[in-house]
Amino acid sequence: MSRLVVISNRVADPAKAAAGGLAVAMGDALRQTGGLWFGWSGTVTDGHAAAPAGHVHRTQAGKVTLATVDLDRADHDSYYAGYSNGVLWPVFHGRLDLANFDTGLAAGYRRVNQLLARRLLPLLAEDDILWVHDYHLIPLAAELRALGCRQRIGFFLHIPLPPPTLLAAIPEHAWLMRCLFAYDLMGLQTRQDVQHFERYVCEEAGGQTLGDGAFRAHGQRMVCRDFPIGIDVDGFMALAQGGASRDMYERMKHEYAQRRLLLGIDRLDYSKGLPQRLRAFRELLARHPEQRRRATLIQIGSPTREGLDAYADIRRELESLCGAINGDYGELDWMPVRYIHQTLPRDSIPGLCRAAAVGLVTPLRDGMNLVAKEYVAAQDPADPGVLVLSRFAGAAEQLHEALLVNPYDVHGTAAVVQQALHMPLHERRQRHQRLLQRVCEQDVHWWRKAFLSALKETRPQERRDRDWSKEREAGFGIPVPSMRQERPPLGLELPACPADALALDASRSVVSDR
Ligand code: GDG
Repeated sequence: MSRLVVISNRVADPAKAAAGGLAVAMGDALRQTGGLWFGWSGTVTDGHAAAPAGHVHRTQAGKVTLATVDLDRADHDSYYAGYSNGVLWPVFHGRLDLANFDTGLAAGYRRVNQLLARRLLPLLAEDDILWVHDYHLIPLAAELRALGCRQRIGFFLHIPLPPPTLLAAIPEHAWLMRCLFAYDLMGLQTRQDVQHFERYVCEEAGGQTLGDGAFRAHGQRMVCRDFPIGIDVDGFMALAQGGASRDMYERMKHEYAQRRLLLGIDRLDYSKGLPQRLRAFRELLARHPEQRRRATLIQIGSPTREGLDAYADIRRELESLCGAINGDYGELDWMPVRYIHQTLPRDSIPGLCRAAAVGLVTPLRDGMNLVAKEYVAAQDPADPGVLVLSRFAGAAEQLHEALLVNPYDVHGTAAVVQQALHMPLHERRQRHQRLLQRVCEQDVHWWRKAFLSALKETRPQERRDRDWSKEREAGFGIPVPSMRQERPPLGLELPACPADALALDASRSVVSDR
């Protein structure tokens, strides 16, 4: 059986119980075959570290080898905060206004991907299967191929893939999308994401669809399909039976015995639609006075990417909104909003979800949103709460029986929350039963198996037979000219970059459908 090699920005010890869905899914797969999990160590070296940047640390966790690489400050800043979270994350979530298109950042992003490729290559065996995760690592396969890597490589994008008009706002879009063709299989969260990819390939990249999810462009064939990620339902339900979860449930039920609890659990990210959610809640209290002293919103906003301005801004905006709502509607013995800027222990989350009459999952844009699925899995089937879900979350493609809302429409969302609070028991049960069925059928284990069996079915023979040195000479993966000025990654030279390859990329960086 082939060994699985998982590559992601961060690496988690699969044996640790606190790990989230991705860690569970990957840990599961890696434990079966034995495997390698490779990525950034989480350490930024400052020149005085014990190991130099680029050093590979290896630890063994049962049958799984964890191999991680430290990054130096400049590389980390441009790769992680700069390009991944300052350009790709906002653009892929439709927030062009928040993207920083400083040209130097793309070079750092590429440099780190090259470094990771160089460090990974010597660790690979001939029949390994590689699974690369998320937007931090789009060019990794291209860099690996340029070094001679012939193994099957799959890529899963956890965030949405935007339509071509938005993608084309990224100055390096042609390079990024071309890099994707070095993968054998790309998995996206939704059918809509796949449609966006198809349009990009046909309208921007001069490529074509070959049927059955296959695409051809830049002389390469690859497969792109939707694989909606799920949660570890069994693990989550086991957590729900645990002491911490039960305690949380009892405490909340007692504390809010006379009230109706609404719940939001999100990373404090601008994509999650938190200010709009707060405004919808204020609208509910304004329009429906019977909800005052009754409906209480608990909003968990767990800290994330705090060094970035956009994240400091969203925090300030949220704090000010919560203060205003509590000031306007609160009473001595009732606060309408309880906002907590902390990360809750994972084992208390199912109990909190179960105690809430309404789960508010209203992102402005989201790849999938696992909280929606966790909320469903946590409910008491005999007396379930109601899921209010944004139509712009990937989960909306599967969870039809949730009450779908447009989170930008504050009045409309408030009306739907009111509907949720008044939904009769038989309707709540009916909706929940169908939702739970879907969450269980397409759980994280289903997702992992579906992706890996599709990857094994790809036909990489032509890729294996291909002379990649020619690709390299032709500038495979060579980005826009401005990136040539950057220093090479840690003792490595950038491959030569012929002028015609650059001309090709420049000619493609045109928005054709607007
Ligand atoms: C990306 C994509 C896609 C949240 N607060 C706390 C906490 N959480 C947990 C939730 C859930 C996870 O974090 C969040 O998952 P989401 O899917 O909602 O969102 P992202 O973090 O943005 O994830 C997303 C996902 O990747 C998977 O592909 O669905 O679209 O953006 O599990 O429960 N966990 C703890 N304390 C908290 O305060 N312990």
